[in-house]
Amino acid sequence: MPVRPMPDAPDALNKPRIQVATPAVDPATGKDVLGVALVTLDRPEVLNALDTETMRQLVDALERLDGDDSVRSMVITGAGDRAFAAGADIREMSDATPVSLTIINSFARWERIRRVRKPIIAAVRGYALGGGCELAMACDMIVAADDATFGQPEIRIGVIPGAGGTQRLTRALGKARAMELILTGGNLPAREAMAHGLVTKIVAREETVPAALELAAQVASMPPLAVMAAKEAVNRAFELPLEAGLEFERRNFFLLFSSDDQKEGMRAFIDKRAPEWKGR
Ligand code: CO8
Repeated sequence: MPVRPMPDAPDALNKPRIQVATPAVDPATGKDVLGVALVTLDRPEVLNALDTETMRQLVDALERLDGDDSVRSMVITGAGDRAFAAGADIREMSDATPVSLTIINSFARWERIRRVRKPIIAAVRGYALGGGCELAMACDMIVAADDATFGQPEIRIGVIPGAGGTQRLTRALGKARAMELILTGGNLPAREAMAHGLVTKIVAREETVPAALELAAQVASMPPLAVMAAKEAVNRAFELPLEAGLEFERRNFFLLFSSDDQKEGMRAFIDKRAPEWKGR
């Protein structure tokens, strides 16, 4: 059975659900941030709820940017001043059945996010709930506004997190607190998320996107192959036993010695000059 589309006005249905800026433009300075793409979830009227079409557009864009040589890192944020994303679109989801969910297979898109090789930073203002919290946690780093609120409130609408919430939140917070949040649907304030290492940094809300872009620009200025190898290796820390993770890290370390950028980086250090990365 097809999933019912949002009962929006036809105009709203045709409007793109995400905006992509390459290069990103820093809202604080109006300047281009070279090497960085800014992806904005753009359904502020429903707190950027993640319906199937939004997820389709988002994942297509991330994959496109992953293959774009002018882009070295990405920032995802939410439009409007209230939310990063308040979760999956409950109106769309309300009529779903196991069969419709299987046919649409939208969860395969989350696997595709996991396979993006360039770093992705979530810039979270306001609510990051349910699928919104899961999307932020699927990113490589989170820059949060001091008013950011994380949580997995699915239990309150009769389900449980479905895109990694029970796993990633538990790894970050430990069993006791994650269990409490997931069983009660309670909120996790930005400061507590920071204390547990879920969030990279907290800034004033108007500085959230600029700070995320600045961090993304720092990453973009690093040698791209090493950045991809490092991202891959850090993520393995969540997936592999220590011995296999160490082995994976070592192989990536060895592999980088076949890159021009390794020779350039070490030569530049010895020559006391700035390196010039080629990305190979
Ligand atoms: N889906 C659809 N519409 C939403 C959603 C949502 N998740 N969240 C907010 N909206 C809409 C509201 O319906 C409202 O629309 P309208 O003006 O037409 O009534 C508008 O956004 C503004 O929201 P509120 O009026 O509710 O604003 P409040 O300030 O009163 O409350 C809250 C803000 C607390 C964030 C509240 O909106 C809320 O509780 N939202 C739902 C949060 C939630 O339960 N999220 C989990 C959804 S389930 C989920 O994410 C499962 C993930 C599975 C995998 C991911 C697949 C993509």
